[in-house]
Amino acid sequence: MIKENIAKALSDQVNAEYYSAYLYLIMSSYADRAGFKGIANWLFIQAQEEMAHGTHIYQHILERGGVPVFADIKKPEIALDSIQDVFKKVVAHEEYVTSLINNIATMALKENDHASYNFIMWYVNEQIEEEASANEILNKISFIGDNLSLLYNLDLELSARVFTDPFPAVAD
Ligand code: OFO
Repeated sequence: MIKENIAKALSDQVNAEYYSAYLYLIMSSYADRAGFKGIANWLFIQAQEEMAHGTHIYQHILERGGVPVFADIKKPEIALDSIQDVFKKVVAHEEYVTSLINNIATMALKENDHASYNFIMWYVNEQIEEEASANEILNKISFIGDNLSLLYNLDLELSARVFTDPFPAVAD
């Protein structure tokens, strides 16, 4: 059975994942209203992934006999002034989430909870990818500068992203 402090730390992470989803929806709506439908699509799928992460962590707590702790999901207070600004904030947010995940991994090891450690390692790896893809887009935007037609090319590229459930149900 999972210890109470680990269940609480994982519950906080569920909350952080749903907060992330909300944050990315705000960014997606900003891009949509600015006319960048492809970028809006990328951010919308990002939000869907965060919700999948939150649900997955919640299910893990229950599976291990823990009690999920629910709390208010904070409203993201964020002002956006350009597409570049959006992705600067995506990168900063993902780096922050990585620090949260690392703290859980450290805690799980300290508690000798190898099941939680093993579980959270999936997220440690996921964060490498999350940071890399956000950084890649931010770099492209920096190269693009003020060239609107190149920005529209990037928009087209990001319109191709599709949501793939990271935890598809396994058939019995
Ligand atoms: Fe949940 O992966 Fe981004 O934060």
